Amino acid sequence: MTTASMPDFPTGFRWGVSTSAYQIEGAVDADGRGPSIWDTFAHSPGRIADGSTGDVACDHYHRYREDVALLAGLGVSAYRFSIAWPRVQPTGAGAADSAGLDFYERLVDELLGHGVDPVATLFHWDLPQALEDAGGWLNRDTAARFAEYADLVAARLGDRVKLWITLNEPFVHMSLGHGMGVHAPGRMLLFDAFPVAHHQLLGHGLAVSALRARSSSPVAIANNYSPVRLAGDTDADRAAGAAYDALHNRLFTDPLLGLGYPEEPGFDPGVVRDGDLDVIAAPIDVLGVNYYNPTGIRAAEEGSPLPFEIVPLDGYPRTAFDWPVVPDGLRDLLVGLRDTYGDRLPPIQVTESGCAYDDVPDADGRVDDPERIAYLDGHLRAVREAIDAGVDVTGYFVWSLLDNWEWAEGFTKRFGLVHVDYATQTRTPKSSYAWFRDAVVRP
Ligand code: IFM
Repeated sequence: MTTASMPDFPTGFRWGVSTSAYQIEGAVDADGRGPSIWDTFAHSPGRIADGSTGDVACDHYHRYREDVALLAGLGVSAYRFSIAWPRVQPTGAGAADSAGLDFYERLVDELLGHGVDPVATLFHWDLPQALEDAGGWLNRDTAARFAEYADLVAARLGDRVKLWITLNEPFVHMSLGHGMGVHAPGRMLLFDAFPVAHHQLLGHGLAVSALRARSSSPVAIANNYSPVRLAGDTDADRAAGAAYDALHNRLFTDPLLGLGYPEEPGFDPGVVRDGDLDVIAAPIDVLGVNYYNPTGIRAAEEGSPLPFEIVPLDGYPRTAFDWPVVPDGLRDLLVGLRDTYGDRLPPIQVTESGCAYDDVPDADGRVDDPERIAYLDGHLRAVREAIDAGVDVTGYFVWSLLDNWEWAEGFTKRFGLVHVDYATQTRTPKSSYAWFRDAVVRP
């Protein structure tokens, strides 16, 4: 744990925490909610490490007032949550389910009542199952459905949500959900998953227009980035690094910022129609950056189906996910985005940054998590260095407010500033919660 005081951040810098619907809400049958692909996936044997589901999760749907009180106690100015599409449209089409939207209206009003800006993500991977049955994001029509859903949400909440985020980590949804089958919907298409990239981006672009028609609030997308660290210095290693960078870091950002798809061989989504790239490049106000760690890359073996090989990065502390802790990677990423995209780049907000550790209450019920404090301290200093280097970063959200249901890892990975005892739903702020409030946010 560090002892040096945290540097100041620019006036008006947005401090927040992030969550997502399926990871915390539970109440999967409440008020007419339809099934999502994650309900189906989690209930399929062998998919989730501990056999759990998000049926109850943190029961946030019923305990949101307690959770907003925790946010208020933290002093943050913003809360990034996601809206569950199957609560708004149980089958992904048609009129809005009023009771589903009522929940988000109660949440938004509770946040505003505590002086916390609502930051709403429209899609954090919980596609209505009915849309998946019609092809999901492999089907171009899902992009149009997404824009209709965005319109319904904005019609109800457009006057109160302070920042819209269309998609969360479309790269992860494409690669883990459709390329490798370890997330919902569990498709293993490898490079044939590229239409999922294009249709998500098209849905994003169409949703930007829908949101702008109903709301004057800024619009963003939250991309996941992982800077490449080469594990070799041959030409083949460098080519492999460029290929991975194009896939993970540029496939979604280049077209969003008006550059079209990367030209690396094999990266053509193959389903692009005239005019699509203009829709996708609709101006956004903020680029959301989710960062956890860099990726070690070297040239692939002969005959490998991939043009690169991912290798562990040695010499760094590791989280409970076995992810290396590399704060400099965040600074390099932010500076690299500015250097790559120049004037095309809107202001950045770090929409997710955080770490999992095996946090356990002590005999007195306290949860001390010095590793998380050190992690956040290092990453915040990295953001400050990027700002000093001239990058326009205007916000930082910790992932996550609460320990929650971590997708294929179930309840085995704890990311929260607040510990959750899933048996009793008791919330216990960890030492990182007090540190973030006192050393960083300083409300
Ligand atoms: O929990 C996830 C979140 O849903 C998306 N970004 C990464 C987090 C940690 O894995």
